[in-house]
Amino acid sequence: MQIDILTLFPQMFQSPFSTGILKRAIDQKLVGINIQNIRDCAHDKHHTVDDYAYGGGAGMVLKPEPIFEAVESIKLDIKEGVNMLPIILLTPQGRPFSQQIAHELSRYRQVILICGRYEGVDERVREHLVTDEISIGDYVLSGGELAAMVVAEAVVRLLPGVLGSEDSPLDDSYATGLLEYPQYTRPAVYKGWSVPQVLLSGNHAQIANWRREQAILRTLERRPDLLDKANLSLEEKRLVNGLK
Ligand code: 6GU
Repeated sequence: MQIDILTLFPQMFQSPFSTGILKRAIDQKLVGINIQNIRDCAHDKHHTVDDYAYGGGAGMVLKPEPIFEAVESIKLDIKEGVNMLPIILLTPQGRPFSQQIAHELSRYRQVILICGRYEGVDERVREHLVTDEISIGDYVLSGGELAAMVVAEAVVRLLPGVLGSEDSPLDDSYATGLLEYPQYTRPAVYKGWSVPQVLLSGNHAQIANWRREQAILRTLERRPDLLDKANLSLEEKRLVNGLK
């Protein structure tokens, strides 16, 4: 997969993409990340990327020309399927990002992420260039850069071969529709606090049952909204209704 990121702050992307899973995926050529400075597509003397808002008001607005040019130059390198290329603007006005959207995006051969700026992007970019708009939550960031990193990380870890089979994404919170069960490692007793006995029992069926139950309890306590969409057995539904 290829991810092109258009930004005014390319330096921000250095450490997330040179560490951990993302770095490994890039090194193994499972994904290519291309960080493109929007300013390089502004051709006046001062490389102007923003301007005052028509109609007045505080805050600068990102100009359309450099963004259109950056996207069009990426499209030139694509031989076929240009119409299958998601061009995503990161903006607080976008649809809420989710594990499901991460899965959707992971199926494309290439995606373009445009980091908007909180104050605004010329509306013609939205109307005539962008195919989708994504927000990562109901809070304000000054720009879309951190959001683009979040989206890239969530998508790349779903690509085949990125995670070892040991940390398969299938068990993750949200993949099962439930929050994850509590995890413990050694020592078995720490400051007098013991690991639950069942985990030391070696009884794999009992452990699996305990974990499933814990995941359901935890989801009920913290994110009851998720339970409606989770795939619960009849017996598990009875357990939940009893607890409610
Ligand atoms: Cl995608 N951009 C900005 N600027 N703020 C956000 C966001 C995106 N998602 C949540 N807050």
